[in-house]
Amino acid sequence: MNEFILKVPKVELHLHIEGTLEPEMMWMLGDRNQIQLPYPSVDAIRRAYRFQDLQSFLEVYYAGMSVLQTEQDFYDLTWAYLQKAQQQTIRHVELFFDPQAHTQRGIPFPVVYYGIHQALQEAQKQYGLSSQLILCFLRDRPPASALQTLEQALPYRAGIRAVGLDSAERDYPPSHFRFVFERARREGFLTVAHAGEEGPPSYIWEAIQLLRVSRIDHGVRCIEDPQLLAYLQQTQIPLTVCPLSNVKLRVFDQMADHNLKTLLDLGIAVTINSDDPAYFGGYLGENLEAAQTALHLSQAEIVQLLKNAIEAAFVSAQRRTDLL
Ligand code: ES4
Ligand code: ZN
Repeated sequence: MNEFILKVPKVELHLHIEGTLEPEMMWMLGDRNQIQLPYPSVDAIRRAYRFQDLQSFLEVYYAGMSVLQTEQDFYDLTWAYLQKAQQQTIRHVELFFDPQAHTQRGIPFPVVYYGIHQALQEAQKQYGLSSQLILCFLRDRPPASALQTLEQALPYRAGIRAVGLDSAERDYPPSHFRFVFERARREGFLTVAHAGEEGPPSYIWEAIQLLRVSRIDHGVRCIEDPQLLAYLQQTQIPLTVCPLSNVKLRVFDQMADHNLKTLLDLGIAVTINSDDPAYFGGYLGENLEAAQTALHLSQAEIVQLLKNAIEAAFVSAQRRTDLL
């Protein structure tokens, strides 16, 4: 990897911790927990990572996480990611986790939460790597299930900064979750939402106006709505864009077609992130490098993207200054 991209201090704002499950760890945990995987080998797992769209990815993603059973498993998963982050000079990370994907398999909420939380504490201690946790609701599950999940999270609110919305986007508009997000905001959580990845610009408007989000996750389809572009430029609501994800899930045919440089040139607060790095072919450094190469980004543009992420992070004014 290009030395500048590898060494420059970085912030990651869009990372699903379950999406950091590398085939080797899936295999190891499957063995440890006696979970039958639908793959005969580690290589076969890797070969299954070719996707047509978001839905075809989500099927593999939810099947893979069945190996995550104990608090130790969640700790090991998170710790492996944090070591990777440390190797890539990531100084602050905001991680999504999908509690419903685990509680619906019978794994208790605190098992998931503590495993992740303890690893985050250890990285703060050992590496000075700061973090925030974002609880994501699955939008293809009923809002009542999201509300129940929010209530399960309340005892742990000190360790959870925000709530988000992820999973299958088409036909699951943010408006369905208005009341859940209102409750979350009353309880003191910030809000974010995946919107405008596969879904239309109207979902980005709903996330802003009904869910009162601080950031939009993906948001790349904003390009289709000139009024929305103007609004994002004026308000500087950040977009957490994930270039390798967008190419793997065919939001764009190839990296050269990605619109992130166009959005950056329009003065929109674009950030670069990795989404599900074990599935999409790279962590934050690889995402920055792939975007830089295909879109001919200058060093100044890379620096702008990194500064945008620091500005968009859920950190104190003091920590923001330290990250700059
Ligand atoms: C996701 Cl790429 C993506 N989009 C929506 N939901 C997700 N959950 C994990 N990865
Ligand atoms: Zn995502």
